[in-house]
Amino acid sequence: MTRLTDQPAWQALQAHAEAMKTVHLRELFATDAGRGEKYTAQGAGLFLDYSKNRVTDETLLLLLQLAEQTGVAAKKGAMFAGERINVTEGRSVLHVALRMPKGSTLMVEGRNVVPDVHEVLDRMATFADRVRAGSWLGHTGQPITNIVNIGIGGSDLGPVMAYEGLKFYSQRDLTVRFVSNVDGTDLTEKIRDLDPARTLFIVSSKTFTTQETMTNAASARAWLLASLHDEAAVARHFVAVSTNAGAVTGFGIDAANMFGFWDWVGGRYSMDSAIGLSLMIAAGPGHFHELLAGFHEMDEHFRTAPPEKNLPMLLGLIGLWYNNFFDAQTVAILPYDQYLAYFSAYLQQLDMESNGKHVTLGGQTVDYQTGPVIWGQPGTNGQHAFYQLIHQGTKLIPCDFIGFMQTLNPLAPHHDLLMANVFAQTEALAFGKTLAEVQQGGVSAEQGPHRVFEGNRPTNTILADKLTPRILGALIALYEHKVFVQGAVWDINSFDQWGVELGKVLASQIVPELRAASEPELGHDSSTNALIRRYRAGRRAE
Ligand code: G6Q
Repeated sequence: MTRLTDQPAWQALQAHAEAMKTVHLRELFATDAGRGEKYTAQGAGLFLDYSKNRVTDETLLLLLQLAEQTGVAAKKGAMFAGERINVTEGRSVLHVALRMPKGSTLMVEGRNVVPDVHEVLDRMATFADRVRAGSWLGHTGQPITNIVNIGIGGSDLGPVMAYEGLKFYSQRDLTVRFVSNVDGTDLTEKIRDLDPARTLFIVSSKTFTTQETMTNAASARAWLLASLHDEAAVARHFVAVSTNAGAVTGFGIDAANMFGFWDWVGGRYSMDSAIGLSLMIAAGPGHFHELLAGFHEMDEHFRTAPPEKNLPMLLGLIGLWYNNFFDAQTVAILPYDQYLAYFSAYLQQLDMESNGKHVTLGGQTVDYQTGPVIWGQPGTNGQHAFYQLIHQGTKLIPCDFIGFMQTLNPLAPHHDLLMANVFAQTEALAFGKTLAEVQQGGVSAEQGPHRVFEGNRPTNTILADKLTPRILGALIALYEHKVFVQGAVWDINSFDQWGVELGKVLASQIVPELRAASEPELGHDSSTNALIRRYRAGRRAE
């Protein structure tokens, strides 16, 4: 197989990038009056303006050729067909099956998985409706009013992001919290004001072995029993989301209160499976189904839209352009909507865990950059913090701005002010301010250079009418597939996470050394040995 860097389109892009490095967005806009209308695309209720990128028709053509030469379409087909594209774990990658409508078919090794998906969704809905209606009673006969999801990584970030994202639609008399960190402070602070008799814990863990989640679940159980004094209470106050039925029942959770999913759902791609149970309870089954419909609409767009109009393809390839040909190390995700406060953190895992890889599918070390660092915060807060570096620093940071035409909380004049900032920022980043323009404003020669904005900072602007469950689903799927496109070009496995597994193993080796009654024999390096001894000497007995 041809190495990526030997592909004709890659080589052509390298030469083209040299030429493009001296081209300013000012020129691109000046020479094409229609640019702002031309470089746009839409799908699944999302509108993308990618005109403020350092790209021309030639750039796009070459990027699309690169996608063709690296077989992105065939790889996409293999994913949608349920092939075992997660080669290091021997698994299919079928989060797209989680949002297929009832009645559709997706055969995986002779079995249609869609009815299985809907069987679980239906059970979740029945359960969620009971909790929401107050008819799921706790052990003492009181209705549940507090939901605490215990999970970490993929079993936490998706639900917490989407719960915040759809808070507007949630049942406000329910208190919903998310515990993830093994730091006892997390659980302690999240439950300190809750009444155990009215609290339901959802233990979300694909494996049901993750140290953090199991420790938090055990402590939550002890907290419940300290108040209700009856083991039988566990079955009324704990439900599980997992693929590991044995471990769930071992914990004392009734098998009837376990919501399953499948090994073909990766952790970071699982929020639309039963892992989303906390969200479904909060926002209601109807809104959850709308969210799934939005995901599916974007899946269909990704599957069928021509590459040059395909949103995930465009976002993926343009991102790759800066990552691989302009040495951009990071990407900022900047949603201008307070409800999307956790969106960047969610995408951080999705992207960095998926594409933070250094070997190809065939096991060769790559000789090109793979996944970027993803970060960001909702606007406008970031503008008063880190945007300075994006505007005038020495690093190229491509940004995605996300905004909505209508606000869910009309409070004049807030929304116009918010959106004015989106447009102003992307304009300033693209066009900057020259020394001549600065001096026209009467700034002294000495002060001038400090006020110059080079511009030529690339941005995408993504707009939708309103933050609905459907739009949120489309937005998440957009980024899932963007990550897919990049991983496909880079020829890496976007669906394993050996780095995460390493952490799980290492910590469990040190735990007994910290907890041993007598001084243990330590076989680490001298730094780790000394740190462990210092900790043992200095810790407060629990
Ligand atoms: C995601 C990762 C990882 C995982 C957590 C939790 O893709 O695999 O973030 O979700 O480690 O794992 P469990 O759900 O098995 O507890």
